[in-house]
Amino acid sequence: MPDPPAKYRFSIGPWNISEGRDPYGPDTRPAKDFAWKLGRFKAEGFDAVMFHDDDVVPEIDSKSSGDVLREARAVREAVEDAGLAVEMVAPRLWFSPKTVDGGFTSNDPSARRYAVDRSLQAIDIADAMGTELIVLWLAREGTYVRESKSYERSLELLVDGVDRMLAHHPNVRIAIEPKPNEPVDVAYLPTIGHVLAFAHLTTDPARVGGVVETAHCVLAGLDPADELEFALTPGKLWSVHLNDQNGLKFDQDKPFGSVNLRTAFDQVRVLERHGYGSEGEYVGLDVHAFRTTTLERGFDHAVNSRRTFLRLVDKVRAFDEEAAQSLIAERDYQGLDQLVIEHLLG
Ligand code: XUL
Ligand code: MN
Repeated sequence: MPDPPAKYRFSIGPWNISEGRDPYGPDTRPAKDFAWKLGRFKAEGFDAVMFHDDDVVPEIDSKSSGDVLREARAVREAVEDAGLAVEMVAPRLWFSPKTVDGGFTSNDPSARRYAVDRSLQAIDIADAMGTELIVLWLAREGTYVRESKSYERSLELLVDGVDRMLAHHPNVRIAIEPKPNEPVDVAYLPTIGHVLAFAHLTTDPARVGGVVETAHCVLAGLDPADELEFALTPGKLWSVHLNDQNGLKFDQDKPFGSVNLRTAFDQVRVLERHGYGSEGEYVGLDVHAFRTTTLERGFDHAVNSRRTFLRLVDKVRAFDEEAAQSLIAERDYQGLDQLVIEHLLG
């Protein structure tokens, strides 16, 4: 197993600095432009930016492919001028009126074509921005009414979509981000186990991997550290979206460690043990400010999540693994439990 990197590198998306809107009320903070966000990302210790395709090129569907790529190159320059890198591009397949019933798995063939075309364009954007990593969060690939679609047919359609993406660029790597629900009732690829099994249905499983998000694991009733390690073991964890989630409710994207510090410790511990980051992977923070947060404090959730991660790296490195091993050998798991608690309490 590789050693952990000497220095972790962090990534964040422009959507993580948001205006506080929720389904029940309007914005609570004024919008900040992309240049402002880039400056803050750099100043606060971030190394790379995660993008949706339309974070790069707003109103993307109304623009020619030549214009899209020109704008993408200009954004790449701005990112590099700010001293940052581009980590990944994710096609936002869930916003268009065309994908109300899903993208790749819609019952409408024109929606399916749109999803594939837009995903291929996202690969071209990624290429223009200097990254090979595409993140696919399959937001609407699932159902509200299970009888409306066949799972078998939907898997075939998803495989076909991903195969076309793989064929589009010889170096593209597709990291699928599982989530069990929201916005759909039941998603087709709810966990990292589903994602990695799915990878083997494609024409080039070596180029299909995963992104694990803490909140999504909690929504699936699973342990985020185990989900991470399931992908780490075969070398399939190509990014992470660390955050936190207070039980089974809407996707909260809370600051990392803010709900369950012990689970956060366990997540950092598996990343450390597997040398995550030593192949250039970023620690992505998919976190959101609370709606109540003011503009002045509208970046703190990102700064705090990064800080908590690094403090937990220190905690993991200082953990008495020898004491843990002897308690394990004695089957004294009560002692082990308290060892962890005492260590976290400091
Ligand atoms: C959705 C989610 C997205 C993806 C990127 O819950 O986490 O932000 O991470 O498309
Ligand atoms: Mn995410």
